[in-house]
Amino acid sequence: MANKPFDIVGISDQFGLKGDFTGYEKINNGHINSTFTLFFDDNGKSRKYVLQRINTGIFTDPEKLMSNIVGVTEHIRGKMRESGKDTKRTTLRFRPCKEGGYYFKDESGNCWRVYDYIDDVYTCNIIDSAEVFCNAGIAFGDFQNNLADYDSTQLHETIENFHNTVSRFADLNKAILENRSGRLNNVREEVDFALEREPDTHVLVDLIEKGELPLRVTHNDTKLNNILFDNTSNKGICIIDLDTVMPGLSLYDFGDSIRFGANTAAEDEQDVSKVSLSLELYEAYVKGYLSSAKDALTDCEKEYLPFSAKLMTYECGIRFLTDYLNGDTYFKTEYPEHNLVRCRTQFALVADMEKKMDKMVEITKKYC
Ligand code: GN1
Ligand code: MG
Repeated sequence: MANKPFDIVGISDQFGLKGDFTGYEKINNGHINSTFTLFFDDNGKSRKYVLQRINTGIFTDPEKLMSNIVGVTEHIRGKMRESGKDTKRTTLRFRPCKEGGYYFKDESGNCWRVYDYIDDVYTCNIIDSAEVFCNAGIAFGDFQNNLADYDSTQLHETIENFHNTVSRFADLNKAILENRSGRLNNVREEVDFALEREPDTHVLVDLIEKGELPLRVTHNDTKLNNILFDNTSNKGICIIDLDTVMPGLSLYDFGDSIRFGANTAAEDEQDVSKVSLSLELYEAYVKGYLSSAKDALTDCEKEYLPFSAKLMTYECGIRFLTDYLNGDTYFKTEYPEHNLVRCRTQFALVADMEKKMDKMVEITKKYC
């Protein structure tokens, strides 16, 4: 039986938004939640909002999730106010639900949230300008700085062990053993690639255990398309997709930004010969990120920046491989081999980073 269509009008009505509903559009971005733009007419003035269905299969406690997100956005808004910046465009503003709280649960159990649409911005899935990527680095550096004094005891862990590479590796081994999709024979090469790099999975975990890397409030999903860039200035003005804001390492955020943004190809490029690490883009990001984050970082964090790019790419690759072996139960996919294609781009990028690691280290030192 086909799924019942969502009652977008009825759901929007739960948030007491200004004006009359005139329509909506689905936004196809992100592998986890479903997102729509809502259009309203407020006495001749057009207003837009973003409506999102929270993937509660993954974020199982929407109450805690929204408490994190509202806390963090209000904290950033306070910082923006203090420094005289535009408080409407520099962080998201969530709309309370009429019933109270910041999400609405519909009769089928779907959980929805709404935030104000920010106009005159663009997002990027692939970057061709070093300047814009440098601005992305500044934006994520500023995000980290703005949250440096946020009380992390207020934050709930929305997904446990999210960037714990030892536990991600264990998940892969479980998926290999279970072979639920029956696809193991298709991916022997990828599995070997993953298993050979097992020692890497311990590096950051060990440093955390030894107390050599500080836990900070981090974003944990610093894909380039989670930044809104201003149409006129090309500056990264607002960080979105805050579901995974939790205590973590600055290295997770740096590494994941490079994984996605400094790749010369898309995350799901089918022709892996197009995948490589652009050293030019790597340098641009390092320059931007360190210009805002340098003073806050310890020597140990700085030392592991290049390695973190490789590790976060590897982690993402093994997550796609795990999901492929499990039968595509986690990430949204558009065709049967989508997760395998994504895994292959990540591993091709890891291999290229391994070749370029000395250069990455050299570039990073220039800006430390
Ligand atoms: C997911 O939702 P989206 O597309 O921003 C995933 C990230 C992965 C990313 C890979 C909660 O992010 O961890 O790095 O896909 N988010 C979650 O593209 O698992
Ligand atoms: Mg996300």
